[in-house]
Amino acid sequence: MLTVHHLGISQSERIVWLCEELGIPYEYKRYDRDSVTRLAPAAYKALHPDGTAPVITDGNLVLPESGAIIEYIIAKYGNGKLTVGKDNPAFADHLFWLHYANASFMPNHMGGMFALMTGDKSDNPMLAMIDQRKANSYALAEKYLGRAPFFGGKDVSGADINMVFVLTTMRMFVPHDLSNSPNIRAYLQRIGARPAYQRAMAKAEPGMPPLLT
Ligand SMILES: N[C@@H](CCC(=O)N[C@@H](CS)C(=O)NCC(=O)O)C(=O)O
Repeated sequence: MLTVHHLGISQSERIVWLCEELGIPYEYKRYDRDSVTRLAPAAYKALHPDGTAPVITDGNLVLPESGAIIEYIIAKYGNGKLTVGKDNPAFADHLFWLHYANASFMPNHMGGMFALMTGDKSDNPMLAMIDQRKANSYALAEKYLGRAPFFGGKDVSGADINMVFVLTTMRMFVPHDLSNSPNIRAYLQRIGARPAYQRAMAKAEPGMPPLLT
């Protein structure tokens, strides 16, 4: 049985959304963060040596890492849904955004996030550099969404599953003003209107409305 291990307020919300979007059977287990460290609790860290969320288990398999999990579930249980085939004109875009989400866009938030968490107000140029990279990432997303409704072209795909967390829950921790990003704002409204996304977020984070504006 496929089990999604969800750590509260974390990237594993993606995997809950993915399963709801595919409409597949799965077991759902939620873990609260350690109240002092705000990190994953011991029970979560015991799932896999990497110790971070998301993690899925499927029979004997224990798999961490958002992108790997998204590709695994779509390939194994997706029945052709949420994929963008090699003959689709958006094939390369889909691959780009699916990987860019965690390989570049998320890391471009980390300087700001750690500075906020540690209270570091330093004017270290590295923080300015990473902030500029984050601004470039938002600009890239805004431009792409001006020519396609979703990150994999005309339909929702695995690329959206990986990207939406960065534009919503991550933005609660590292704020970014979207007033000059009409395409991203319209995109988030499209995502927020999806019943599967609504079900997933109500399940993963009850009482925490997603940041869609
Ligand atoms: N690239 C990894 C990032 C995993 C990650 O950093 N997850 C955070 C939650 S958003 C985590 O587990 N934090 C708790 C901890 O490190 O104990 C993925 O997407 O799977």
